[in-house]
Amino acid sequence: MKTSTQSLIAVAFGTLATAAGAHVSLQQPLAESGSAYQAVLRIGHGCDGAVTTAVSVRIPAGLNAAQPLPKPGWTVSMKDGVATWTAATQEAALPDKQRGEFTLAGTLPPAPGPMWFKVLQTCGQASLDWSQVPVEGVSTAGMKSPATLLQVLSTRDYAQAQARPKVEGAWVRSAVPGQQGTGAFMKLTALQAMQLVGVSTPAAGTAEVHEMKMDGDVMRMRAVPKLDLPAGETVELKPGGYHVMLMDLKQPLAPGSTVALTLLLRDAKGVQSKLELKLPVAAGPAGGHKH
Ligand SMILES: [Cu+2]
Repeated sequence: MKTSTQSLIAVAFGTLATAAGAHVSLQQPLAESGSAYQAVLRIGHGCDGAVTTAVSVRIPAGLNAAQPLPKPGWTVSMKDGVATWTAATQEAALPDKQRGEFTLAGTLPPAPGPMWFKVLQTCGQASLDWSQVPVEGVSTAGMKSPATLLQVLSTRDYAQAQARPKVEGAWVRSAVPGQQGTGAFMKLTALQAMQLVGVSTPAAGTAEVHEMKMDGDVMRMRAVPKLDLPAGETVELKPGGYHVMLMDLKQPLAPGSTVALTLLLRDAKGVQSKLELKLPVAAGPAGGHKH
């Protein structure tokens, strides 16, 4: 059970990474099956520098009661399962490097699964057809003009995906016998804004989130009571920056062993949850330690 959820979240984040590199993305690439959903499609630039004059979206199968929402300065139409926004005037057209949002509202199907939004972006005579869909799976890596993916998740998977940040490259610096303290490092990316409000580990008497800062010309560290994890942003805990400080170590930490570490998180509503991790012990960051 746990494994399937973890892999689902990994898939979801893979999509986020792709979406950031693509040119049409969804404001919310994850949604709960059966719920009302507003697909806010974001267009980040024009067609090779040209202003965007129209945007058409094919209504995905399974998106019920789909309705394009009005956009000031643009006319909206629906025909043969395609919603189209057209700039009413040249002034209303979307400049090349300005982000525009086009919203399709509807109700998601009861069954979880991928839902693809195919978008035709028109810039006067030129156009870009964002419609490529993988034959299998949901990875659009390597595609020139991928369609935009919405992951429709079960209620449970959606709640879990929302509640926990993705953790990457986590490790604990090794400690020799007699050493009092060491640090733990990782990259955290939260889907929804949340805060890291505490850490605990059986390996140390005290564990805190620390920050390193220059004080004059001296580097000092201090405990921070909470660390903001903004939605969709990667916050890096690394040597010389934010880190988890482990003090009063209860035993030496040998490279190759693992340390259990629990992150205490608080969401925007104040609800706290725990994320339990097993961190590898190493002398340095992964990839930076080759002999
Ligand atoms: Cu510290």
